Amino acid sequence: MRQYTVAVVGATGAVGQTMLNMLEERNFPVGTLVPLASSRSAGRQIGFKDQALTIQEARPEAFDGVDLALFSAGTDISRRLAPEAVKRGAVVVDNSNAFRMEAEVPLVVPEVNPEAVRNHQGLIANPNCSTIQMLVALKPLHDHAQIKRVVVSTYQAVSGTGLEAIAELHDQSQRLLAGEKVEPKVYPYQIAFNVLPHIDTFDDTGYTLEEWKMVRETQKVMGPGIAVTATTVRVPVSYGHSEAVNIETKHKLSPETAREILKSAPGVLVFDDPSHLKYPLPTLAAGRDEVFVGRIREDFSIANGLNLWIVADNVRKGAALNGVQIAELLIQDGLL
Ligand code: NAP
Ligand code: 12T
Repeated sequence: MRQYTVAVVGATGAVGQTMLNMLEERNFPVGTLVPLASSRSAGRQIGFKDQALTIQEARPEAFDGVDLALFSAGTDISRRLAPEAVKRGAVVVDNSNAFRMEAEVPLVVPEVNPEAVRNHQGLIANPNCSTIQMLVALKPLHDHAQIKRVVVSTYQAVSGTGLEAIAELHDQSQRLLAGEKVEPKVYPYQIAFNVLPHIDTFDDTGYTLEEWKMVRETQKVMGPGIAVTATTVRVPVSYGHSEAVNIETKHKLSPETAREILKSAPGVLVFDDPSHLKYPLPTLAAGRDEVFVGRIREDFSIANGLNLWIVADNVRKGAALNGVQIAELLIQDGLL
């Protein structure tokens, strides 16, 4: 089997480290791994399989000879370097918000719209973490009953923001329990023992960019006919985003039918038995690949409504795993 030269941009970060784990765990055909990060990390060693590799600074020349570049170092780095990587012949799978809504860039969740990779022009985008897990669960229901409208509220883990935010939550928790004062750094307010209705930046509509990502990305991946409204919220959880999702469908969809459909849906694990206190939790989903779905119940306030509770590991399925699955799809389709 052919082996590929794979660059991971942001290899020292929360997503990048997990990308290395995913490539290793899934036996991705890596011939040479090129770990890239900022100049701060250049020269440091990083482990991959049984090797210790030297991190290089992410610069245009670092992509010479690279077949596949997995980017997760933020929107600015992607804007600057992804075109350089493509120019040098690499196929880029980008985890940032830089290119998701560009018409010529496929936005792909392998369980949902794998066919979209076929039209790629060197760059494929990974949707936002909150969108990915919601769509893995909603696509099979949409295929069956046609979703007209989605109302979603998220409960997002701090790992979505990166390693510094995880450290901030843990540090603040310890200090507050010890009776000390805390100074927020990563978030505008204390995140420990708190809930912030604010993810990414606000715009003049009063919504946040994270909320708009859920609206626009859902419509790009599943079709423009779906109305979506979102409230995205940060909670003091390390790993695992949770979502309370309400859907209105064109055709009647009972909770029993929804459960049956989701039981055979790729990437979904139905975990729904309230009588035995079985419902999805971030502590259950963390470290797992599946999207957990539970609390499936009728919305009695409208004719065709359903409520669901959807939880997944935001760093795995929400970012690193989805990116590696896109790369696997490229190989499978002879596009890499
Ligand atoms: P993180 O833990 O803060 O890691 C940031 C990474 O970016 C580190 O490897 C860092 O390298 C690198 N970096 C920073 N500045 C750089 C520069 N000037 N040149 C090259 N590399 C640089 O953050 P994370 O959680 O891994 O997230 C990284 C990015 O992934 C996010 O900004 C976002 O775009 C994307 N992301 C997407 C999703 C999604 O929804 N699909 C979810 C999470 C994250 P150093 O260690 O050298 O500083
Ligand atoms: N601000 O990839 O803070 O657009 O949780 C993902 C996660 C942006 C993104 C977060 C963010 C993205 C977060």
